[in-house]
Amino acid sequence: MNAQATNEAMDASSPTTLASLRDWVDQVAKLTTPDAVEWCDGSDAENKKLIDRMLADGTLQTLNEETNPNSFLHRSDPSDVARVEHLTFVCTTEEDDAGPNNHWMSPVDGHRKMDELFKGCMKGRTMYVIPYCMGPIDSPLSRCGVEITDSPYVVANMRIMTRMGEQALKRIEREGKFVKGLHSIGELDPNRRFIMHFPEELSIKSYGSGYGGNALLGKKCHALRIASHQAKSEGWLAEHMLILGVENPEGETHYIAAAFPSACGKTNLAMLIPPESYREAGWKIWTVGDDICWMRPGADGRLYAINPEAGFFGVAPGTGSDSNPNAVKTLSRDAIFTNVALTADNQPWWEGIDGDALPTVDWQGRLYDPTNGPAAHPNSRFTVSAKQCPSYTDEAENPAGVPISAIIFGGRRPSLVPLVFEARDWNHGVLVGASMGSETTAAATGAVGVMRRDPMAMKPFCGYNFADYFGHWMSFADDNDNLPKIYHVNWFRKGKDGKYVWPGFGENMRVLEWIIDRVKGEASAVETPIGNLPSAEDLNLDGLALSEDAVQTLFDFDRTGWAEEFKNIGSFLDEFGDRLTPKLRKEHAKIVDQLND
Ligand code: SAT
Ligand code: MN
Repeated sequence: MNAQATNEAMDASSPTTLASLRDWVDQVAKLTTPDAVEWCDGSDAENKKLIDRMLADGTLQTLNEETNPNSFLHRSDPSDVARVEHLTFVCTTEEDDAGPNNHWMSPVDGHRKMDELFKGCMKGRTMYVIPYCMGPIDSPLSRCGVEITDSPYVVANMRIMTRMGEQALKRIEREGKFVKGLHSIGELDPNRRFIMHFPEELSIKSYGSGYGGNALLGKKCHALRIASHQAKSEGWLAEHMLILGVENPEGETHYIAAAFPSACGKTNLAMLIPPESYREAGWKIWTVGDDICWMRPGADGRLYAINPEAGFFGVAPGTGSDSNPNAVKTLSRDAIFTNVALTADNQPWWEGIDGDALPTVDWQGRLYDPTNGPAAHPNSRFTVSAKQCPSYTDEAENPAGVPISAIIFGGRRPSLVPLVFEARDWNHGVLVGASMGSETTAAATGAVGVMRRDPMAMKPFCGYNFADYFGHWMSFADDNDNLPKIYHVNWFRKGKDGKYVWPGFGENMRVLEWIIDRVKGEASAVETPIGNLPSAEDLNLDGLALSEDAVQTLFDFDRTGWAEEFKNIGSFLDEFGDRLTPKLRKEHAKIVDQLND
């Protein structure tokens, strides 16, 4: 089909009245020269057609229909299994606006580089146009986008992860404003792979990867990198946080937002099932979201949050009835699995899954051989609708969002950092978030287990200079004393034997209870320079059988160790130079003084 014919065919099929959208789709089709253009309406019939297409060309495989109804396996290219931070750029006019926390390219160079890659790249392929809404379709906190992609796998995932199709298109036409995301899997060549963000234009260009956050542009690219930039100018926050509700025996629900780096247990915490004694007493956890949180102050000053996503893109390994029974139920049907292994009877398999079945085929489709490493890729994933989660609450669909009572920061810290502590006030809490550290995981390519600073778990996702971001966070306290309390937790503390000291998972409920009681002014804590720490008596540890050593490790405050840590935090803050808000420096200096007293 020549370019003229493509354009005519497309104009005839374009379902939108919005000229700016039609023109952009038109331009992209001219650049990428697909054989066909399909606008996605999000219908079941459309999804079925795409699934059949992918089954026919091997992009998807069916799984055991009895054990996993309507579920599929996708194997990505073995070089394309995680986010690629070194190939991810923020293209702002001024380099300093992207900050030392981002790779930067000028918008002109960024567009030139990407447009060269996109030229003719969809020849022989279908170009899909996906209108989507991040957040409940009728929420003023939600924002819309359109992703253009040549990957039907991306369409099928976006259908689960966002409110996609007709309704979203209507909202986009009403608002006239949307984030433009252009994606092609290209040749899946790591040397021709870039994820570029143009926050000033609300646009994204991603080439050469079909995986997760690199390709499902509504997720990290839009809902965090572009949205964080947008949120800064509009007075709200776009954060890498789960949202959960804690319902107490009196029937009151407190909502908590919690930031942890990728693959540090956000999904598990969001779907927590309290220990039996708590369940019997009437405690319940409700899931609102497991990865991203958009929040803004309401008229009463409280922060109101929505989960912009509609599904979970969760890490499969380690998911079992011991760690996350709700996830096990959630993904028992209608799920897409990426890079998991298979059993002899075609069930999905990963390390930590329930049952005795063994893998026979690994994530690359080879006969399983333990000398090749794990059977499932450590970053293998499931994509599944949030509506299938037994603990998902209707409040997640509330257009007004849910009021947040507490914010938690946490990372993987094998030493020094106690189980939980509380920031004295909002500004101290911002420092706690800004100085977060964690060991790296398989969610991004690169070494695993290396400690790095990951402020607010946003190191890979903040679409602008962290110095400005910390300033933006602090600005919320300027005229508002109704903000959530801020906490830091560490589920990953190790003992002398190198084993985790805290049992984690459902037992984390005990920490949530202390947090809620603190919010209500009903629990005690000890003041230390780093914040308010519970003593072991302040937490319900009944039935845990922790050794004395373990208790000490979890609740002790190590002054010498923290003095060293604060030196490191100081050097980290120095990286942001004069642009850093003096208020953050002041918080740091105050604590350094107290530590040296
Ligand atoms: O690949 S994603 O960015 O979507 C998942 C994650 O790393 O959190
Ligand atoms: Mn994440």
